[in-house]
Amino acid sequence: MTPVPPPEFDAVVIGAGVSGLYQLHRLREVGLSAIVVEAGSDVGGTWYWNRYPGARFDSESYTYTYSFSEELLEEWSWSEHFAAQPETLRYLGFVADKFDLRRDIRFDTRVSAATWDDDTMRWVVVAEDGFRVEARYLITAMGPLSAPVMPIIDGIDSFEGESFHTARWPHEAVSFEGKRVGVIGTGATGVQVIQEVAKTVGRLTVFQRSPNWCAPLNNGPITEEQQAEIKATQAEIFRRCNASYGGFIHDSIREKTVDVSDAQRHEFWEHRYREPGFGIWFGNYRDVLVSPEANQKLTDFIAGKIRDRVDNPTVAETLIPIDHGFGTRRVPMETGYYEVYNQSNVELVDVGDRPITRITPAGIETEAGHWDLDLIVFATGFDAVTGAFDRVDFRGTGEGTLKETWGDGPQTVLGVSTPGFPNMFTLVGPHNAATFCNMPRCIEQNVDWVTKFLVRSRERGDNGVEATHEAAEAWTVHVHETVERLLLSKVDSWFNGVNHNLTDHPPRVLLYGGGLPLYRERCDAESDADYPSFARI
Ligand code: NA7
Repeated sequence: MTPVPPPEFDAVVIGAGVSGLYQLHRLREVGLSAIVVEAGSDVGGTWYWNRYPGARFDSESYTYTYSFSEELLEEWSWSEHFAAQPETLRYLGFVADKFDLRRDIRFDTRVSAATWDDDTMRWVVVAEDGFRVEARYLITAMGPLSAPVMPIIDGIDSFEGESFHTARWPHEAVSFEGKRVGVIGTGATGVQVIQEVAKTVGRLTVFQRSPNWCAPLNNGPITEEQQAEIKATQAEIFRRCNASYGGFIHDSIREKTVDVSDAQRHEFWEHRYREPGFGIWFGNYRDVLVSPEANQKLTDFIAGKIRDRVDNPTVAETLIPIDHGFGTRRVPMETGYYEVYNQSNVELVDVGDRPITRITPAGIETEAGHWDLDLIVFATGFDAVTGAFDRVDFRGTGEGTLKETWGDGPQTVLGVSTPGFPNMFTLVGPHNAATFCNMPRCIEQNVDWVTKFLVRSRERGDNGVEATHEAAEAWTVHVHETVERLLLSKVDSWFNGVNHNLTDHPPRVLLYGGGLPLYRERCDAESDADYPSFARI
């Protein structure tokens, strides 16, 4: 291998969210120089952009927190079991201050292209404002849900009131008092925003195309006693999360639904329904997300809860999904969501049967009529997982872009590297356990693994490394197998790359379905064997 002169930086990291911040810290720790380029004006990623009212964790705050620094764990205390966005953003700012991260971050810099130069063996990264930087390694930390999607509706630009996509919410407070507000979208985001807007709105109209199965968050403040308990057991909390399928504190139980009586099952579900967080989704019988019969039983139980909570039976039926079972799409977590529809100033408009036809200067028109509005909230989701990659012109050693390379679906090794794109690592990329995970638990695993690899590569004197095609083929087959056994693989949602406003790619497998422990095992096997899935260059 011919050595090449050192580049300006060892690594360029795209994104200063939860992954990018930790990656910068780890690179510094191992003596690699790095610059982070970030589109926003400050750190935070998801928590910087998604400032809509009601935005908050669905993971317990103390499971979402970074685990890498004892000092940080000691110094930061969460106020609620599921913290709201402003607190999370403050936390990430606190982390950036504590580790003096901002000095290596260039803000307001949206990367437009990154090109591998075979002669210099480095990545040339270019931003929309003309900023240019070269580095040996390129690490993407762009987030799986960072490319917001607006709906394709005639006249959308003609609306004369205020309108916001939830992921581009203004920094200034938006008042709903006395206003006629319309919300399009009833995914996890729509549910959070609807229940918050309903508290102060003049009149709220929810335009629902497809209902989702929601479950109670059961949030609350963390008492002093609980805080002491959390601090004393923090290591155990992380251990439990890391041993669980999704990095959450909740994991499936040993029994299957068929192992218990109807009465026992009912009692268990009643209990789970009243408990905080994702227990009803991930802390359930181990067959509910893989067996259609088991899933149907749980689905019927949740449907009953909706019927109990919504006064008007017709409205209740409109809120009950009929095309998929509970937990086969992302479960929105709610606090009084169903009761919102008992308010006399809230109307649910079913646009599944009678779709929105256009947006007018005065409001929204559907096949059933016209609603005059002062403000429209677009909670219409994201071009998930691959969307952020598709929006950058990544070019490696081959002819095409990364978007073209992944045209028929991602092909990666461990969801962190793609053949033809040497020295490029995709944190929380497609086919990586982190995309279906309590993010920070998987992010720390991803970042630690990549950092260890870079250190080893430096030791070996490599100019770089490149994932092999054989290893990528094998990983892709494994990923598809892990996903196919899950009921969620049969249902349209962002988990499978489906957003009906996107026309440029077909549904595809985006997640890794094997769970965090198996994923970690595979990653560790790769590093223990000195990275056989990567060629040295
Ligand atoms: P989602 O889960 O993709 O939800 C988007 C919602 O927007 C969903 O209800 C869509 O209905 C609806 N939508 C999109 N376009 C339209 C049009 N044209 N008309 C009516 N309704 C529309 O995004 P979220 O932001 O809620 O959640 C994404 C993740 O972020 C979430 O899972 C958390 O992990 C954080 P559809 O289902 O397509 O009928």
